Amino acid sequence: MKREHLHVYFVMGSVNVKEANPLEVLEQALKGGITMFQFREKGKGAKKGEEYESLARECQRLCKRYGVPFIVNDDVELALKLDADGLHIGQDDGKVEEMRERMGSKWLGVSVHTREEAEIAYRVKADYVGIGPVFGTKSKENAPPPAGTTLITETKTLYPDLPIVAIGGIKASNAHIPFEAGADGAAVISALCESENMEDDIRRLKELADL
Ligand code: 3NM
Repeated sequence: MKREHLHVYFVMGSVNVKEANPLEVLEQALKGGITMFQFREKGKGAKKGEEYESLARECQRLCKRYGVPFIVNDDVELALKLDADGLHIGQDDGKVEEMRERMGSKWLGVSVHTREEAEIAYRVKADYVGIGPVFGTKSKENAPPPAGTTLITETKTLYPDLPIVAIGGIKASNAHIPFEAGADGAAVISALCESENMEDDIRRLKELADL
């Protein structure tokens, strides 16, 4: 993968779009120029079973049409079944090393919250790490308190060749903070799901990522 794929990394599931149609929201984001998409169907009211899989497939189809990588959150079986471009895991979603093996040459992203976790992700050759929450977030249940950018800077210094995406409360108006700290990209849920002008917000995030 290229670091550019992380620039504007849209993360979404049906729970995040409230009454809206997730596929319409995704297509708008793809038209606006997101650089990667993560299917994260989690939280209260999340789809299950067949509905879950078919939503994932439709999201993947849309991403393919726009040439944007499609990543599955947490679910290695689904990622493999759909031949997704990659898998993103947290620290409790199975052993990082095992997931690396199972995904083979596909991309593996790992959420890390400590230096030790970053070291493990680096050692097992994760393709990128997600670091957050930089700011406060309402999109993740039981999210830890805002952590700022210390770990981003440390990780960048210790492992300069490991791509970093910042997450948690990031929007166009504050994204310069994680970018200046060393992040390659911004992963966002609410910034786009709740955006009043998605095209403009994506453009602004991209400009910051390119600096
Ligand atoms: N992971 P929003 S924060 C999915 O810190 C997720 O690991 C986080 O949503 C972490 O852009 C988060 O709306 C939620 O704040 C990001």
